[in-house]
Amino acid sequence: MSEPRFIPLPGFVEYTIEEMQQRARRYCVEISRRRTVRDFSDRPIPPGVIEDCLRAAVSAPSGANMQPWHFCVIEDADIKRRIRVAAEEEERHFYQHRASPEWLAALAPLGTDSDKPFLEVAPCLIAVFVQRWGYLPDGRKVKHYYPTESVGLACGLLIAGLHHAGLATLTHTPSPMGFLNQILKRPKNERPFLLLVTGYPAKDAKVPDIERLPLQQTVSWHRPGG
Ligand code: IYR
Repeated sequence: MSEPRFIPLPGFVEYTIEEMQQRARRYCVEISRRRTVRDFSDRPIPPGVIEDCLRAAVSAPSGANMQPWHFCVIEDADIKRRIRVAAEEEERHFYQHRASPEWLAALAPLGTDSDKPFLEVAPCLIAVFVQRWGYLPDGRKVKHYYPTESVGLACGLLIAGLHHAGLATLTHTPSPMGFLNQILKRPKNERPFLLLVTGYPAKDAKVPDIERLPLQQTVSWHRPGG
């Protein structure tokens, strides 16, 4: 086993207390404006934006730094159409047979159905794959640790980055998503994790009238003195 090598922490920026408080508040305001969008425009995305957001995403922490992810950026109309056809077939089965009445009831406020025009309209689909194992340079298999959690973290950064850049996203998970391996020719150590639909929202985009839970319900504090 090789000795770990350490370097001085690069790039740490220290802010004043006021700056730190302002940055936290501003981030909260900006990220809280994010809404999942299902009505997309076909307007093209400016060059470099997706690539920079992906660079940010792959800076996410991952189990044993294995970086167990692969991102396919799909801008080709024919591939988008094939993904739409395959996704809608799965979704019809989901809405008609697979989803339990409870699941359908939980989805009702979102107004979703098996029609997925956004898969063709939006200029960019990012198919995210999780690698349960990888390969060493000599071809041997290597197990990945916490792959699903790691890819979830990378997707969180990606969604936040795209929002920060001024784009809308939809975290779409047609289930099952095995068709993505076939269409995108991905190997069998990769499992589709998420199809992130990306672009400008349509001019008349609407979103469901739903609320986030209040912090008191989702956060508990354990402060000195109780
Ligand atoms: N995959 C289906 C159903 C669906 C499931 C969940 I969980 C959602 O948060 C939203 C939709 C669809 O995309 O319509």
